[in-house]
Amino acid sequence: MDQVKQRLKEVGESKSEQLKELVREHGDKVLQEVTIGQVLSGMKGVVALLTDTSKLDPSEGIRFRGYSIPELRAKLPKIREDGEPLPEGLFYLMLIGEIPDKATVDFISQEWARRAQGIPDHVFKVIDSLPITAHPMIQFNTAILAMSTESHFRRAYMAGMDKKDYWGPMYEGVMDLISRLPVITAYIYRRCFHGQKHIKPDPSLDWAGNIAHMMGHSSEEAKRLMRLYMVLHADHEGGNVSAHATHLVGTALSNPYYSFSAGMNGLAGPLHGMANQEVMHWLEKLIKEIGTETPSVDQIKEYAIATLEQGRVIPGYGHAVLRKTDPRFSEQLNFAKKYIPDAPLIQLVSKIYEVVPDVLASTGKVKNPWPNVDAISGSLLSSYGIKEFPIYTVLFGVSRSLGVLTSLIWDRIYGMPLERPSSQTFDWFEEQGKQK
Ligand code: AMX
Repeated sequence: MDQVKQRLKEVGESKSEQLKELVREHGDKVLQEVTIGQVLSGMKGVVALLTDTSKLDPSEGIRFRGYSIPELRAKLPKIREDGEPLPEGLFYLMLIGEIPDKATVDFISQEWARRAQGIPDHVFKVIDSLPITAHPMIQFNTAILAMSTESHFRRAYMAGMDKKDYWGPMYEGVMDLISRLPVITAYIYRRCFHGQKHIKPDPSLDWAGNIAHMMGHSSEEAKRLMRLYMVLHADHEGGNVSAHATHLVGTALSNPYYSFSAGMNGLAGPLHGMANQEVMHWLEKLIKEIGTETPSVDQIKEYAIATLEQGRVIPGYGHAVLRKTDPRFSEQLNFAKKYIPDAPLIQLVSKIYEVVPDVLASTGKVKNPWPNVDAISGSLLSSYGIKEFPIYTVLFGVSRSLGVLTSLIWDRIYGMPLERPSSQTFDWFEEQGKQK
């Protein structure tokens, strides 16, 4: 058993006992009242999930195991003191609940580099059988499913496994899957946009640095950006579509590949992870219609109002939980201001930030008029030379694997049962509405 798994075993055993005791002692306790409005508007605010990896505060933003993003940037191990934290460290924090030392992070980097070599050939053949015009998210998710032939969990389950041991093969599958996503991503990227000229992983590099390297953006600057990107998109508590879908499918004891694939299908929607690509199309159209990369504040305002009048959303703005500017947006903007202050797209994003919140607030219905993570991430990637928008949601997915898959292991440690809420008919809801 590797050192990370060993520590997880120690931490997990006592936690799963605590959970059983909590349910035994306090299972009858009422948590909250739920209104018809909540159920019929996406269950917002309904507490229905247990997720330890991160928690989202409406005004403060995300905290991973209690740590804010600025705290993580200070505390998690880095390659260089003035660089970005390594996502391997965030994975360990979300998994174990402790900040790792540099040696542990190096161990995970090496372990993932080793496991990344095990992708079976048929996965690349399956990708190759799709047209290169197929959206990268289609190729990504197809590859994830194709990799499930290697599922440790499925094999162990078929062989007959005790419930209390589920977490072990789940851990092995998650480690394999996370290690392989960068290779798959770069393969799809080079296939679609760089004439199949594939680049081999460099086992001496860290996980995120390797993504940039295999994509063909091997400058130190691009690697630094990739580390930031992979940390910022890693988790957003349990109720967002990709996390919730991964968790739900996992409760049927589906293997990690099936479960993660479900989450990635959700991430591919334009109101969730695909918003980063949508933002770029919105910006491109703005530049084309107004006829300049440096539009005035009034021109942006007019364009934003026209988007709303067409019955469309302004991508990159709004959030189901957040009620302030997303700190993941602010972190990226600060990064851009530090390293590439003159990049035209970043200047445009900053100007849009001055205008769009007021436009959205004036509708009187948008609960959060502030930018989310997607309002800037594509412009940042593009400014570093990664200009192919369709790969952006795939990169989001690679990062998101860190959070949703550590949660999936914890679901099995906790022994989470099949999830099966009740549904009711329209007539039933109408009847409830009439009752005093
Ligand atoms: N532009 C236009 N209208 C918006 C809007 C936006 N950016 N954000 C919210 N609204 C509208 C909603 O469509 C809804 O309209 P309706 O009453 O006519 O149906 C109304 O405002 C109330 O919505 P809400 O309660 O404020 O938001 P929500 O919780 O229902 O949805 C979200 C949240 C993110 C889907 C929404 O803000 C949105 O569509 N934003 C644009 C897409 C986007 O950036 N998504 C990425 C989110 C982050 C992520 O997951 N990566």
